[in-house]
Amino acid sequence: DPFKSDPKRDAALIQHSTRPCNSETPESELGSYITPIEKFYVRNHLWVPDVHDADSHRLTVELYDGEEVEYTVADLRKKFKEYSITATLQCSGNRRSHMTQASRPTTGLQWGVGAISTATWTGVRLRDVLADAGLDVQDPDEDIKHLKFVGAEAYGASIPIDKAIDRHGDVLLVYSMNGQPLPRDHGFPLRALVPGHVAARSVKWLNKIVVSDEESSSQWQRRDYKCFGPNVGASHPDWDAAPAIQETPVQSAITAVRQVKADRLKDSGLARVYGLEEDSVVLEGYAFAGGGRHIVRVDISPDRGRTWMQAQLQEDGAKMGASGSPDDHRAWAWRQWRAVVPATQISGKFCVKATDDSYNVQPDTFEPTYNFRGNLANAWHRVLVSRDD
Ligand code: MTE
Ligand code: MO
Repeated sequence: DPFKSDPKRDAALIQHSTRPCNSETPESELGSYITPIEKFYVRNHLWVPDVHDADSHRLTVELYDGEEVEYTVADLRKKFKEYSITATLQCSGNRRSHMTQASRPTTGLQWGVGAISTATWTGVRLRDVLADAGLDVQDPDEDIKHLKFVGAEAYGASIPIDKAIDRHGDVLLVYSMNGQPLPRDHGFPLRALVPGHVAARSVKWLNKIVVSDEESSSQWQRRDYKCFGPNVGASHPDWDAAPAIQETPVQSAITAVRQVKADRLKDSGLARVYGLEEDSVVLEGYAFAGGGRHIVRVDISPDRGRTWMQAQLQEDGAKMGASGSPDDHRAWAWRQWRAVVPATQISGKFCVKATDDSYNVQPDTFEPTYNFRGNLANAWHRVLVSRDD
């Protein structure tokens, strides 16, 4: 039984399956900017490798000519400069259940809004390790197109070589999460952290890196994490016809809804901030875009999209990118937002949508982006809010 040595999980996680473990972060924990480690969502395709001793772990780097260079985690810590970045990981299946409910059945785990979490990750830059191993990161051989990651249990994925060697790409090999050693569920003792890309590329229990002219041949690269047209069924997709998901589209969700009576509104200070005196509804949530794109605006509608107002973006608490320069601060992490709306304005479902700094927007409904795998479900999130409870 390969699952025998899987770690114990926090009881507050919402479990979709136990073997392998697939558990989402509960809404009550999605309001904290940095997700507590034990509440960080877990998405495992297989078992957790039985590694308890970081010293016995090896990372092998295979160069394009087949030459291999080996590192222990201690070597990485000793030889390379250490970086910390705050980055959000989002599963490509986040909000899949919303697509299913609004449209048609999809295959895969039926995640709600919690297949997403944020941590501050610490490790070394992939670019520096590749350069040390012998790759010419300034001017790599033209045939080199991809960088493959292999996990100890057999999972694998790849990213474009440009992302891997981009000095502003911030791809790290991390050994620590929120200042603690990586927990076993999140890749102990070493994982790839590919900020701005779908979390499926951040390979856990990393033991091999391959510089290549080809993508990873794993099913998670060549099949599962792709989107097809709404008309394409699950029976005979032409898998090679669609590219693997890398950077992710703009996303947002509502994670908390609270009714606040007028007198309590005054006590809480919300009346002063929002200029409201009447019974109100407080909504909170997150917004996130891939590719390091910043969230520039979050719009909410109290009346199913007829009228709109802007939510207040909460402080950006992210640690800087690896370059360390504030001017070059890519948005690798989510923005949280809050809105306070008079109860009388509510009619029908509340909606939220976000806009990123390329002015990408979310589709209003799921039908146009329906895909049988239920990937990248990012239509407006709509919730029914009762006026008085
Ligand atoms: N890496 C390995 N080795 N095995 C896996 O099953 N799952 C991937 C990615 N890396 C996976 C992996 C997927 S699909 C996601 S969404 C993220 O890890 C989840 O990371 P987390 O469990 O730390 O939240
Ligand atoms: Mo995922």
